Amino acid sequence: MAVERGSAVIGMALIMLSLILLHSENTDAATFKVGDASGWRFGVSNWPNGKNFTAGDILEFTYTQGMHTVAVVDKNGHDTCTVPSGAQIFRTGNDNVTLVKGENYFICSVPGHCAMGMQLAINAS
Ligand SMILES: [Cu+2]
Repeated sequence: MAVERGSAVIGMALIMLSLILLHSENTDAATFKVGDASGWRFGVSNWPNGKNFTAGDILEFTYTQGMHTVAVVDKNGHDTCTVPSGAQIFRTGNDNVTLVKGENYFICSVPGHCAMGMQLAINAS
């Protein structure tokens, strides 16, 4: 009887351990500070080069509030530096955006800033 109870406890412990492992696998997302120490700034567009991104990873955009924005755009918006109507625009100065699978495009919506390199195209696997 004591042995059975013991194995039941071990069984429960194993189930809980697997749940914890599964959970940690799901939340294994990396956080990237866009532009590294310099943050979201002019000329940041080549910052993604050489990095590997996965869906669920978080991009942290840091900048002085009021100076810049982070607009979530499509490929055309990125390539032509235009913000599609209805686009989501973050403005807090410390915006966390979760990458979706495939292409992710961001620009600063302040006129002229995208053309000065405040644009990102990131492919998340
Ligand atoms: Cu800007």
